[in-house]
Amino acid sequence: MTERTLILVKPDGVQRGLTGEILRRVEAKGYRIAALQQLDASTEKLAKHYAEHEGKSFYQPLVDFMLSGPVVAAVLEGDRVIEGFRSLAGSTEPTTAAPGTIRGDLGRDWGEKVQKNLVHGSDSVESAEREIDIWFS
Ligand code: DAT
Ligand code: MG
Repeated sequence: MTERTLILVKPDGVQRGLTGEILRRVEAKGYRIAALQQLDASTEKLAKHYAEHEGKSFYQPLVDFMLSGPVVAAVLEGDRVIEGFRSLAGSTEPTTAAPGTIRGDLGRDWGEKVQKNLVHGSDSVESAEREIDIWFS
């Protein structure tokens, strides 16, 4: 079966009007958008989604940021799409993310406690299945 991943356009991306540009890159790469919705996150969803980061210094700023406006959630399909989307997204810190990537081309540091880096992408098959359940239940 073709691999699936969960991606989010975070509130900074939606607010800056970059949803279309981000999804354009996904489609241009050749991945299929299997599901798509804009919604407001909730503390319940975010507690599950970011459970691995609980207790870290950026956890509460991250949750507050994710609650600051709507997100766009999508399920992408394609062979090796988990790895492929994370390659399109670039590394976590937008300041040093490679040019050519979403975070490298469109993101920057805004001097806040959380890095606002435009997108989330699942990092493993197990995370993808768990996160698809959270955002498309
Ligand atoms: P990624 O989104 O690249 O998988 P992650 O899962 O380690 O990164 O972290 C989740 C988000 O938390 C990340 O997209 C931005 C924020 N973040 C991570 N590390 C951070 C740090 N050291 N300082 C501020 N924000 C951070
Ligand atoms: Mg992560």
